[in-house]
Amino acid sequence: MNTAARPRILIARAIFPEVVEKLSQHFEVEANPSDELWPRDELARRLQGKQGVFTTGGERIDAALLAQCPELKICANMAVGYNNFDLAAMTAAGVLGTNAPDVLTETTADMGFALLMAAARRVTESEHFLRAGKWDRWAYDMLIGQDVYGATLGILGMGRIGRAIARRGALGFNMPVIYHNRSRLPAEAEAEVRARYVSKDELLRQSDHLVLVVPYSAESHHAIGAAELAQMKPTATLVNIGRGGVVDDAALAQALLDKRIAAAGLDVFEGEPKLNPALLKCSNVVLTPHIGSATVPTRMAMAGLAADNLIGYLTTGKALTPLNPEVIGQR
Ligand code: 8YV
Repeated sequence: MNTAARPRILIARAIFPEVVEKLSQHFEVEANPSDELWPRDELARRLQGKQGVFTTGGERIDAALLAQCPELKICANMAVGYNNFDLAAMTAAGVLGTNAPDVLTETTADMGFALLMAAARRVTESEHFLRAGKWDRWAYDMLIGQDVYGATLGILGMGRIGRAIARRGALGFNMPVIYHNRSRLPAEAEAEVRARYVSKDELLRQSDHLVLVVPYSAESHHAIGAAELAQMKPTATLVNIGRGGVVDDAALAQALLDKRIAAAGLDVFEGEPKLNPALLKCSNVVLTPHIGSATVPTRMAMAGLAADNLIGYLTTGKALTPLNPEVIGQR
């Protein structure tokens, strides 16, 4: 094969060597095996002469960057969320964006449930207590928590992951499920996951456990703040596996310290990987570093899908999961 004619791509972060190898069969690849975090100008410099970029959710793709990279045709995100893309700017520049939906749905729902159970049953708090040598007797109220089985499960954001959580709650834990979403699901979809549509206020007031699975946008910014937390039951747990910024983390830390709600489980944070130091002071919060999709098969599938989007688009003009399909065929 004439290698000079092959498209050139950049892989912005370290990924599975097998995936780099697969991409190398189709493209001239510049990879990042040492996983450097390139500043924006460095990313733009490395994108010169590249037709595609493999992104992982942390690289901001906006008008200013695109203006510097006229040859770029596709940004393939190894993430279902794509708030790192300014999709309107990409569409205006004729650049395709793709994400990685479906392949992480069940894995991320599992993580939501893990956090829910760990928060409600005070699992990490119990372990810290034990490791600190504080367990010297039984006590009727030692690390006493809240029930999960049969409790009311609330879900804010009823997309694919929300529905997978609803199924776990309804079928596995006999939980009445209530949800709120921008748009109500069709009746059959509600019946399938045994979920009842309620207003946001009702969701806040009635949920024993509230799981947030909303993407971040101007509209969802601080969807849960002090006023919303004040409406929740004092025994409630709050789980965020959606995106940082959907919750006002400062308000949540205060509510946890004041025991306004019983507990929280958080996998995503405002300004991550930094997090609000007040959260670290709360014993009643389970904290994980954005690992919702972090299983070997799922991360492999996400990387494989991003790679297939690059290969499909740059070799045949077709992508599997396009976000702005209107640009296809424009260039
Ligand atoms: C990613 C995620 O691991 O897919 C998403 O939207 O939040 C996670 O699965 C993260 O975005 C980094 O790619």
